[in-house]
Amino acid sequence: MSGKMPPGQRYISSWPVRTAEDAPDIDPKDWTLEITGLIKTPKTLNIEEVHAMSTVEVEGDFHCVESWTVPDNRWRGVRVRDLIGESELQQYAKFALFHSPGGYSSEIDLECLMDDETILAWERNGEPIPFEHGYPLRLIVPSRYAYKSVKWVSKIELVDKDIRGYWEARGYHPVADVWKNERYG
Ligand SMILES: Nc1nc2c(c(=O)[nH]1)N[C@H]1C(S)=C(S)[C@@H](COP(=O)(O)O)O[C@H]1N2
Ligand SMILES: [Mo]
Repeated sequence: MSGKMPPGQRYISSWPVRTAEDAPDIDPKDWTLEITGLIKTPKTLNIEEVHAMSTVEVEGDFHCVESWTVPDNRWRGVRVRDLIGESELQQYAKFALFHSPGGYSSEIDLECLMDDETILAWERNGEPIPFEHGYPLRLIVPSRYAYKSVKWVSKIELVDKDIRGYWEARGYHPVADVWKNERYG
């Protein structure tokens, strides 16, 4: 546990599954990640290429906007900044949308995208993340409510304005900073 809790949250001992769409019917071995939109060299990586990149560990509580918090998470994955490359961003890129194959999406601003702690993860506490929790690639953004942490990321799209993701379009806050209690937008 981090020792500090954002307003309105409480710890739980389980790790619930929250999935709004159909889970993807793709073998994780055949996974690809497309990086597209306002970047200089759009590209598609296969999962081995992503999993072979140099990784970092990010520790943090996992805060769902429904007020439950999963403590004690040590995530391992690749920094989104390293994956995209800051110099690849085009001038008008202001937000990134993360998509799953089933149609779930969520957006973050560029500053958050380039943050040290914004990673695409595939391990938690030394174990592969279970499929229902987003293996082989899930976003982790510890300072934002968990609806930003898109599971099964298959596409990152750089865009010039805030295009609302799945929950953001349904009334949740587009920034979702847990320390500012940004739940509804
Ligand atoms: N693809 C996808 N990612 C998603 C969601 C979803 O419905 N689909 N739900 C979000 C929400 S609201 C939460 S609380 C967390 C839950 O992650 P978990 O199922 O691993 O606990 O995933 C987020 N990422
Ligand atoms: Mo959530």
